[in-house]
Amino acid sequence: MNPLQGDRNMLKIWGRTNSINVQKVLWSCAEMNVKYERVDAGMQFGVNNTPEYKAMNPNGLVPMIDDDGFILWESHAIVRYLARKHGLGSLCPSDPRAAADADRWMEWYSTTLWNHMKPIFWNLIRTAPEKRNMADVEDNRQKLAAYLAMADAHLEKNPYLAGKVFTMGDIPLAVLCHRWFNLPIERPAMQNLERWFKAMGERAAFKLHCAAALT
Ligand SMILES: N[C@@H](CCC(=O)N[C@@H](CS)C(=O)NCC(=O)O)C(=O)O
Repeated sequence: MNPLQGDRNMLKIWGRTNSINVQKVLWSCAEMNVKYERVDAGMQFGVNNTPEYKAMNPNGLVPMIDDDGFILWESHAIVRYLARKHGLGSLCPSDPRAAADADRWMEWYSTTLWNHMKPIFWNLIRTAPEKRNMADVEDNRQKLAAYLAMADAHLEKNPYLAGKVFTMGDIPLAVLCHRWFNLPIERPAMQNLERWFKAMGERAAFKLHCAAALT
């Protein structure tokens, strides 16, 4: 047996707790009361660059899970898998159209929003002040603000991204908004996004895993 895999009956999650992608998975588990064992991995913890880890996840990134021998990486695939398994009818809507609606917002994060948040976050949090590219921060801040205005308009008519109830579709945008609302950047007022993000911040599972200071 691969020594990194441990107890096969308990869901195992690899990933450091300050990773935005790991936070999506930890939040999902807490919403569904799914128990797991977590292994610190990534950045200062290493692990993700070892041959044993890369044999399971050749990307060498976190998060990754082992669910009784089923290895899965990519945070949204993991959230969807766990939500279908433990939260069908709640975190993952059982109606195909409602599920696709939630999926759409998750995809939008990956294909569009994160491309603009990543340079802002990396410059302001992970780069020494003298090495920051503030022109890049400003360019991406403006682009991200324009996209977030789309979410704001949608949330004017919908309490949550996929309609009337909280779903997995809310999770990626909420962890991104934790960065948007806490980074030292200019933010145009978006009252619907702010109302929705406040509601996210009141969820116990968000408070537990996603509300820490940015590092
Ligand atoms: N698309 C992947 C991205 C994963 C990713 O970029 N993970 C980052 C942390 S947020 C990582 O592993 N970075 C290397 C490290 O932490 O050492 C996902 O959603 O899971």
